[in-house]
Amino acid sequence: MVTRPPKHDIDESKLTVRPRQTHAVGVPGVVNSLKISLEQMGVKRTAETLLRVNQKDGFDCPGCAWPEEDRRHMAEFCENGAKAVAEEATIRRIGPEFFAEHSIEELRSHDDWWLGQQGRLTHPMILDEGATHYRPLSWDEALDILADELRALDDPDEAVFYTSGRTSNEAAFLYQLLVRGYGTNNLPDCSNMCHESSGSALGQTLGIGKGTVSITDIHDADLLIIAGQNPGTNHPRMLTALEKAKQRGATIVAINPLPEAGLLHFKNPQTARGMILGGTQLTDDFVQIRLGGDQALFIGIGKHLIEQHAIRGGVLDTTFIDAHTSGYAEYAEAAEQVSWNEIEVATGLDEKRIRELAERVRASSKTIVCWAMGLTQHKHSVATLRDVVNVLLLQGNIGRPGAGVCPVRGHSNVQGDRTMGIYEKPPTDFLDALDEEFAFTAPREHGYDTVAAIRAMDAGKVRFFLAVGGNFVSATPDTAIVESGMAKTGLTAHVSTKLNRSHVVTGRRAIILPTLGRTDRDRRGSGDQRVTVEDSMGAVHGSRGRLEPPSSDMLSEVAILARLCERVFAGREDAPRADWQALEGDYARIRDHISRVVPGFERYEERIQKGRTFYLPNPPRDTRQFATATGKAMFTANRLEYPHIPAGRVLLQTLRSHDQYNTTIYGKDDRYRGIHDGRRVVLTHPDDIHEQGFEDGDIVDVVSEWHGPNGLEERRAEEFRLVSYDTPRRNAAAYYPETNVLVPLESFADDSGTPTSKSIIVRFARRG
Ligand SMILES: Nc1nc2c(c(=O)[nH]1)N[C@H]1C(S)=C(S)[C@@H](COP(=O)(O)OP(=O)(O)OC[C@H]3O[C@@H](n4cnc5c(=O)[nH]c(N)nc54)[C@H](O)[C@@H]3O)O[C@H]1N2
Ligand SMILES: Nc1nc2c(c(=O)[nH]1)N[C@H]1C(S)=C(S)[C@@H](COP(=O)(O)OP(=O)(O)OC[C@H]3O[C@@H](n4cnc5c(=O)[nH]c(N)nc54)[C@H](O)[C@@H]3O)O[C@H]1N2
Ligand SMILES: [Mo]
Repeated sequence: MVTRPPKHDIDESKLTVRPRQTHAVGVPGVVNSLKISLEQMGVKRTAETLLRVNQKDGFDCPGCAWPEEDRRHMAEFCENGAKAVAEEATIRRIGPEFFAEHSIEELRSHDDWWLGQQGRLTHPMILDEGATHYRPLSWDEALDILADELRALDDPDEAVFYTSGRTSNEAAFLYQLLVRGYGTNNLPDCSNMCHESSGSALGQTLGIGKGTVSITDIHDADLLIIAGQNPGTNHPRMLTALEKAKQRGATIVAINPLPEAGLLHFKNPQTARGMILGGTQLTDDFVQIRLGGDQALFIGIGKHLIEQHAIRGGVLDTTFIDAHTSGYAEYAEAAEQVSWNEIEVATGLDEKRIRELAERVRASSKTIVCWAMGLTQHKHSVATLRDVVNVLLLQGNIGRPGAGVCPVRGHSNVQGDRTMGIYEKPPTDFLDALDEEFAFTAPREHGYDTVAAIRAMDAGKVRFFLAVGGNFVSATPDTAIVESGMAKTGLTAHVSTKLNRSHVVTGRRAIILPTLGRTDRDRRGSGDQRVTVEDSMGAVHGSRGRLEPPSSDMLSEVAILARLCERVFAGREDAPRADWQALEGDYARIRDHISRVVPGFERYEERIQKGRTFYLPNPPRDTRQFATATGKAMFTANRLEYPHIPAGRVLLQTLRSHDQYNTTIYGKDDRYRGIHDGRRVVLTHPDDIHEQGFEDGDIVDVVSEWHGPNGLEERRAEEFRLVSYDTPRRNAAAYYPETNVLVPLESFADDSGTPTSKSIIVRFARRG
């Protein structure tokens, strides 16, 4: 049963709303993923592929960055991992005939679901200036055009190089070398819109922009706090780890405005208990917080712990605080200043409720806080995360087994890309090592992050845009500005597996370079190649695809980038020196370079052989050493912030449905939340629907309100259905990317620049 790609876009009139579910996975999860796999891959390929996900010496799942439990066992079943694999391993293809048939204008009229469903890209294509259709061209022609264009710019800073987090370590390393050898640090990436706030807060306070726990710490924790994360959909394999922790006696607390199914109850398809018996109740305590109230909540917890320590003693880890931290007194003073009244307003929870939760923290001797986008995509996200760190420091929960911070990353190699230097603000020691290895001088001036890149495009300062993966146009905020910024760019080019909106909303000229994905066999000079990736917990391992690539004329990301380096650097005395053809022919040679540039990768090749995994050094976790401004883990005194919502307005968060991977839409259902056959819904408290003069089921425009330099700015997303939902008053939720039109470019987090995708003031407007 292999179905054909859809002929029409999503028809929202078919949308139905059913009761939301309280259990994650179980039989419906298995059925749903099998249905999608069979549709995209057929029976044989489904069997071949799904058995190889995350197996020893198999391929790394292109889904999320959650680590493997134990790579020697059979692939852990994960509904959304299976969907991610099916999306890539599909047997649908789009080659030159497809582009001859569909004009650029027609393609632009389709949604991201339709575009992605058409199949894998197989051939390099170009859209000439003024042309109505993409036409095929050879690899040499395509790469020559890119190199010529780059060499023709007046200033390297007129070029922007975007990365999405699926790129392997090897490709990412070559990519940043290309960009720095060319002369700029303009390396915005998806991380700027994702965990940048985590990196900023953890870098400042702990001296490393990464988490401090391993998978065994999760199993061993006493208390797991999961804040601003929906693992049932976005990190389903995390549920297995939570179940294990639970069986060992851990307490799990979920902090979320929405009662997310996966957080509450899990039916593990791997066990009889999960499939036949009732499954495991994961969450002991669901704390239904208001959007953006987390900083207040953690300050409240901190206040309670400090107070209890004064009353009964023994609550704080004073030995740890004295030996390993700075700034305790200032923090304690600042926390004391914050009134319970304000904490109650910000969180929507009463003092008693918060103290109950704080008592769980007090009673635990090993606490981990896990979080994702609910904590990182607010204006005050960095301060919020610094206050999370404060609470953990109080009890010495950093650098102790079963305890620590756990930012749960999104893309499967987003953390590795950063380790490899995909960063607009590279540290000098990294650049020094790079200079030495390749005998050149990398630029020191910081480059554009995502928001800055969009501003520069909008100002007409960008003449060249290259993306390795991702969907810049749909993933970024303020769609109208991004689309006009793209149009002002001379040449936009994408290294991609699947068609998306960024290929059809383009610069004056555009190029598509089709590439291999994780599941594809990658044959190069020295034989079948593996690439490597780093998971959310700093463990590095190999990944090797086995499927025949969609066409024989495709290149890997590594090969494309090596050939670009060769062309761009040809004849330039000041360019990085390396044997580009040799690197393309044998990725072990790239790893050899990496092993000398990036600390922690010594003996790289040996340590990834035969499916082995190694952990990168993590000084806070390993030895309680903190490379911060004070040389210690830093308590910080942060001013309390939270969103202020004007009367008659609601605060909108934009999130993922169960059937999507960011801008890739797998299907039209959000099963756990009860939404079927459509996506244009706003989940809203019934009283807010009525207060704004509407009824459940009404179709409205959603209008965002932003106070910019020129006064009130309005942005409009048309035709959304109001759906009554269990959410705090004045808090609403709708899916991204459809709602990105509402997110003002100038609304981003302090310190990290992350767009405030979880915090947009909106009202509902009658359709005129
Ligand atoms: N299947 C699938 N897997 C994915 C992805 C995908 O799209 N599909 N995307 C990947 C990527 S790149 C990422 S970054 C991750 C994203 O993983 P998540 O962060 O889980 O993704 P979101 O859907 O944005 O969900 C945000 C959650 O935070 C809650 N939340 C929102 N605002 C607040 C707040 O102010 N406070 C609190 N406490 N909670 C809040 C929301 O109700 C929701 O449960 O998943 C990765 N994995
Ligand atoms: N409003 C709002 N906006 C958001 C968010 C939100 O919660 N709300 N979340 C933000 C977050 S957390 C993130 S991470 C970004 C995501 O931003 P991006 O990473 O830019 O977007 P994706 O949708 O993950 O990119 C999908 C595309 O990547 C390509 N691709 C897939 N696999 C491969 C591969 O192996 N190689 C190559 N070269 N290409 C590949 C395919 O062409 C596919 O169409 O969006 C952000 N935007
Ligand atoms: Mo992300």
